[in-house]
Amino acid sequence: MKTALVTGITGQDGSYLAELLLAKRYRVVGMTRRTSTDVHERIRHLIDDIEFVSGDLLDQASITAIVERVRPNEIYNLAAQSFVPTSWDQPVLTGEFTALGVTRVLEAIRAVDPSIRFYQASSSEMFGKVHESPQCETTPFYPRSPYGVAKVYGHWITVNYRESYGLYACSGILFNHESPRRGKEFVTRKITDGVARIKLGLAQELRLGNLDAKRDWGFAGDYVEAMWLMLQQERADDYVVATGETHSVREFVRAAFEAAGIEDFERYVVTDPAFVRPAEVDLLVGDASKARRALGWEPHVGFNELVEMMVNADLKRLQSARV
Ligand code: NDP
Ligand code: GDR
Repeated sequence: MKTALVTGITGQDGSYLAELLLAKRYRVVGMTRRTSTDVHERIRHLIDDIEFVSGDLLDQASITAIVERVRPNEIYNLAAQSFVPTSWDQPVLTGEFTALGVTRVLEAIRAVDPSIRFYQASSSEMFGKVHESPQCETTPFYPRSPYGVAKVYGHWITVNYRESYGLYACSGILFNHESPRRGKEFVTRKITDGVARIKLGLAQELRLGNLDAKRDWGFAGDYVEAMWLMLQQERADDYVVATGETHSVREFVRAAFEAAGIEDFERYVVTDPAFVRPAEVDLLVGDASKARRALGWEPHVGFNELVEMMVNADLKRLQSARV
């Protein structure tokens, strides 16, 4: 039985990855930080199958002690301050979590057992003001937020520890991936939750920022499969994971209203400067041909299916909360 240690297990991706690893009969250990409220909502159904250890990406001693105690075969580093707008409000903290946190985990691996395989959750935000389209593993980085800058550090320190110390360390450059478990501050979930509220008469409008930004949106359940595949290869490498399709926020809004049976969506959408960013990533579209070729990975859920899945889940949740 293999053991996997997952940081960020209470997040969207952590919950899908835990399901995947448990189905593959792993012993799954999740690192969580101490909070005064319960943050296990996304993994409540797995709570008896996961072992929990208390640690924080800010605290080297806790990470090293956990790796020493758990002795994992694989570590998936999903924990991060992952909301882009917050990274302008808390740039130093974002750097501590999202950038230096990666080095702390890598240092723990080096100190305890260099044969542990490591996955780093890198991001398409690193491409930022894109140099070419579509973006692939060789596209230069030009991050546009403190978050993106921190992720570039996380990517390169992963590559550097692979090259300096021979660690099996992979950087997965994942494009946006969504699900009914997505945090409600991210645009897709904000839209599907807002549309469901409008449909049920619980809200009258949906306030959004830049509707012209374009993203390559996939389903989180498909993307965690790529994370696992990266750690099962002969050699460690870096991979772009994306659908290859791009849609604007406006298109997502239209599709979400349509999925709820509302045609005239423009009536409900209010553009609010409060949600416009100091610097924007205008267009992302990924070329995942390396992952398709080397890992045999491909996405299964398309754009419309994803939108419908999220709208239906929000309608169902809000309806059952009313009865
Ligand atoms: P979420 O924001 O849903 O989850 C983040 C997780 O990190 C939570 O479990 C959170 O714990 C944990 N965390 C935050 N700070 C710390 C800390 N200091 N110590 C320990 N744990 C911490 O993110 P996603 O699941 O969406 O994303 C997973 C990873 O993938 C992130 O690194 C993100 O940046 C990256 N990524 C995500 C993409 C996406 O589209 N979803 C695309 C590309 C990369 P708590 O519950 O306590 O807050
Ligand atoms: P992103 O996701 O910044 O791409 O980062 P988010 O869903 O927050 O924004 C996507 C695009 O939508 C535009 N937008 C809005 N965004 C939010 N959150 N709220 C709004 O009201 C709104 N209106 C328009 C944004 O300007 C942006 O262009 C996500 C995170 O999961 C990162 O952690 C991850 O690395 C990247 O995806 C890939």
